[in-house]
Amino acid sequence: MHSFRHFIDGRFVPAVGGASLEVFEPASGSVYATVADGDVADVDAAVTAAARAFPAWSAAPAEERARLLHAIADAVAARSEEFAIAESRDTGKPRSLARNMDVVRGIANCRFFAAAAVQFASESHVTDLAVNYTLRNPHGVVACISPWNLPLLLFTWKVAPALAAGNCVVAKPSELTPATATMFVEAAAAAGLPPGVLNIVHGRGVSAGQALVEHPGVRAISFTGGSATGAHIAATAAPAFKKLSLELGGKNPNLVFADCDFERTVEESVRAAFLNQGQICLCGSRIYIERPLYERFRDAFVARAGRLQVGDPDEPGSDLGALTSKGHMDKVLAAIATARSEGGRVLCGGERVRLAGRCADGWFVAPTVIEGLAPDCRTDQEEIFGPVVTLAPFDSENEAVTLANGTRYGLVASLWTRDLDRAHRIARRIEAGIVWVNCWMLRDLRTPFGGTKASGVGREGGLEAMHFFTEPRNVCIRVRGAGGE
Ligand code: TXE
Repeated sequence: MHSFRHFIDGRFVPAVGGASLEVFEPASGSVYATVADGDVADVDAAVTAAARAFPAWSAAPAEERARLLHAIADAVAARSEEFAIAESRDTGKPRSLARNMDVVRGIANCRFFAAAAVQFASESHVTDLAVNYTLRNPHGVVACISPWNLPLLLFTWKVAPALAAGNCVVAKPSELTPATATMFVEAAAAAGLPPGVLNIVHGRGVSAGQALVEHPGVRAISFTGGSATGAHIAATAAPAFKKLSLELGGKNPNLVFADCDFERTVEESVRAAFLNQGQICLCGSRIYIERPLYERFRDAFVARAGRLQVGDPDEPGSDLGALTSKGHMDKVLAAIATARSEGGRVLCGGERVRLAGRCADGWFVAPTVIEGLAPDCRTDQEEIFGPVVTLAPFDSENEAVTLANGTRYGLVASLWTRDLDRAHRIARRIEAGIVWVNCWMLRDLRTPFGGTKASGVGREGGLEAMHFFTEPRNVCIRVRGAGGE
């Protein structure tokens, strides 16, 4: 059986204490590998290696860091199908999705931040008396903690800008999905990344993750995961004044106006609800529809959702695969039971799907559409993070905005209308880090990415990421004679 080990100082090593965890294949519900279960000693070794590598890495010319990030992207691209197979086996997502989304974006993240490394510039501020310029120095050792829903995509989304800016990294991928991060560091080493620059410590959040957040040698932490974990990390890191970027959960509204492009809106709303089995923080899980369109939209949406194929992730025809863990499937099924107890009518799905053959014990849940719930019910307030979506009508633009803003989250929102004035008006009033108009998950990697309220603190992407991974220092030089002195 394969065993995923830590990667510290350029070498794959087991946990210092020898412990390991089982890794499951969600589609079959069976164990297919083990992963090192790290703790304080492993984290300390990784931080020490990263600190040792930092002087040379941070002093390397930006062109060299960019060259290496491109070389890593090339190495991943050369093995892209292997990465897609591993990502699909680890997460349960359809292999086609892993191939077309996760691996493509993993490579794109490396290339994007390779370019950022050489194009990064800082401000200067000039007055009659002085020239100020801003130095942007890397922090040193930074922690990148990533979740299980988009393992390669979110790992590279953090690691690539951290390296581009000249930091050394200790990363902790989710213990549920360790495969592609491990393959990535192997590819990075083969591409020539020096030992210690990028390290991985595997293991559970409460032990390896916690030790990493607490380690005094870690100056900045970039985390994507649940809001409760984010709050805990913030409470741990704040007293040590560590810089934090937290990308947390969402309960994203999707506002459908009667004047929308109907077919496209239905198609994209189904995609927004169920892509990756609904396990994307950006998924649109609360759909509010202007009342005159409600029934037509509901019927078309349910018909389309009902046609989605839940199946073996290896099969090209599968639209949805398995949920990533048994615990998560149970949480999603419990949320559906809560929706029923709150008076929700399940229009389609609502249950576990039992497939035949090798997937008989897999963790599959049918795309589920629910109506008839009040906006303040638990179903519409708590992140479910599965293939579950609710529908409700609204009567006015004001009501739509109130509903959209009526949760503790504020990550993204989509709105569907042909009225440009309305789109601008609503975009200004929505409490969210991203507002998509007539689209969903249309990403430009230069834009600020992140949320407000319980959806997090800080922004990733483009310049925001380069700023997060550097410390600004103002240098002020007096210019004698320039101000008439
Ligand atoms: O994630 P955790 P969980 C949401 C989703 C899901 C819920 C819980 O609603 O149902 O969060 O998921 C590491 N110190 N999202 O519990 O725990 C952990 O090992 C340091 C939204 O599985 O947040 C993993 O590497 N690290 C989300 C990472 O944090 C710790 C994606 C994320 O796991 C730690 C995933 C600690 N004390 C879940 N505890 C999104 N925003 O996309 C855990 N970890």
